Amino acid sequence: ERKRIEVADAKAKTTLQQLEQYPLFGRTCYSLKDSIENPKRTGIIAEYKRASPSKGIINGISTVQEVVQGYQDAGASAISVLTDSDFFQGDLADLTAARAVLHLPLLRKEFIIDSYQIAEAKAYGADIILLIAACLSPEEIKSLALYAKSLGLNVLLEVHNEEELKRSISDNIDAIGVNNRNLKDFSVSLAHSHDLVDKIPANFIKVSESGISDPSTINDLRKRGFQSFLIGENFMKTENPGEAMKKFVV
Ligand code: IGP
Repeated sequence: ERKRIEVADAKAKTTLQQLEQYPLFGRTCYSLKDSIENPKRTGIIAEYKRASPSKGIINGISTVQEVVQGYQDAGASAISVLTDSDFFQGDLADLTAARAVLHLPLLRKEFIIDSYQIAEAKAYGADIILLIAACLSPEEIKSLALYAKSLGLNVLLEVHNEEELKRSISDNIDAIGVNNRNLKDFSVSLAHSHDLVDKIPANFIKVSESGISDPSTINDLRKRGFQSFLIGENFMKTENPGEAMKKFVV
């Protein structure tokens, strides 16, 4: 029995050397900045999210490919796919499925704490990784961002308040996202975006994340200085998320 478990364990963990051999590992990533600055697109980073810790199941029927294709057709600038299984019922396979139908930058939405997860992101087809300031020390952010850039990935740093922003800014970050949702109690307030926008240095793409539920909010956030808007639940809670996004942007 012990032998059987050892064999299963050895199989379970793909080595870094193996990840580096995956076909997608060698691809050239799309630039997040170029896509967001493309005037033909909306600035929206549209998210595929089956479930969340605060809402439970959001959408148990729409497949990842039909949803991300719909988002792409509706003018998304980038696509976000949750890969966390415990809280969001996501999967790395969702990333590769999305990649196959997209010609847009793709974000691996995950709680990244280790460079191995960044190699996985590349190997499964991501263009962008997320580093959450609340989960990482400034030193970890520096070294993870450096490793991601060495693989040609774009780096999105997520902050929730000024203290996190100040301590976490470093080289090798492309975009800074202000999460309007408090990860501890799930409360949402756009005031986080309003308060932080002017404190983000001009060389970063500014993204407002979470709780965006109507088009007028996007217009307002744009006037305040955001170039990008990460939206999941408001689209995913409908039967056809791509159609919901189309109605949202006209
Ligand atoms: C999307 P919403 O409220 O539109 O579904 O939010 C996205 O911002 C949210 O899923 C998110 C997230 C995260 C999820 C932002 N940061 C970090 C998991 C981990």
